[in-house]
Amino acid sequence: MVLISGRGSNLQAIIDAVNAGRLPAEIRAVIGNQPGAPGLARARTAGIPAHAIDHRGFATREQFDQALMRQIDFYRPRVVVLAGFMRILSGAFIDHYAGRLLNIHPSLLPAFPGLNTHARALQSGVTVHGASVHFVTHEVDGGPVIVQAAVPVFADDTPEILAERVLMEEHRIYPLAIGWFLAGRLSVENGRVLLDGHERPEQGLNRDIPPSQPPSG
Ligand code: NHR
Ligand code: GAR
Repeated sequence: MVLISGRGSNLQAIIDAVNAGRLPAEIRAVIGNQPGAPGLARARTAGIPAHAIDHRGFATREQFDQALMRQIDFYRPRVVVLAGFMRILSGAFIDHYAGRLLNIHPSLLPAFPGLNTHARALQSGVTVHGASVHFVTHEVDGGPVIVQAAVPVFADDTPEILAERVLMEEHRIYPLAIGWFLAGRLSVENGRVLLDGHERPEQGLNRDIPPSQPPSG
């Protein structure tokens, strides 16, 4: 089950991975909170049931989330994937899908949670940026990180150019992470995600690099 709000390029990457046999999964349905979301058309083109549930038709966040849950549960999915989904989800929703709700966020969390990450990264002067796939918890963009991918930031980057560079990596890591989850290879211990019971090497990126030698003489 994939939830979207807009363009749906991550959805497309997941569809492509399934169709290419790189992701053993079935996308049961796609739900969007924006009726005009291009991602819903992508789903229909791929023969996947697509539903729009417009959040503006509900008096409260909780009522929207209840409607969303009803539609999702109709399909009995094993995992619920947020792919550019732009609505904060309420506690009841998070609890209902605890442990099987994934998000992709366009920054190297815990840096730049929330919105407008690329502009904020440029503003802050970081030289490395990227994307994170994480389990969704009550703390927005604060759940355990499954996998991250980094890209360089160049001096003449605009938010749009940087977003595009990050997006290429998103399309690579999201199908990967979903596959790990569905294969039962992920676990969470002390707030850290393990793959096959081990921390992945890149989570401690520099730990195998010996400290540099002090200058001699
Ligand atoms: N819900 C919970 N409870 N926890 C998370 O970690 C969530 C979540 C819902 C969405 C995606 C997240 C991101 O990857 C996500 C993670 C939207 C907002 C936001 O402020 C923040 C984070 C994320 C998504 N949305 C505004 C709101 O009032 C609306 C903005 C809009 O419609 O354009 O919901 O960044
Ligand atoms: C992606 O970059 C995704 O990481 C980000 O929005 C874009 C959606 O693109 N998600 C968020 O910012 C969540 N708040 P897409 O619709 O083409 O997949």
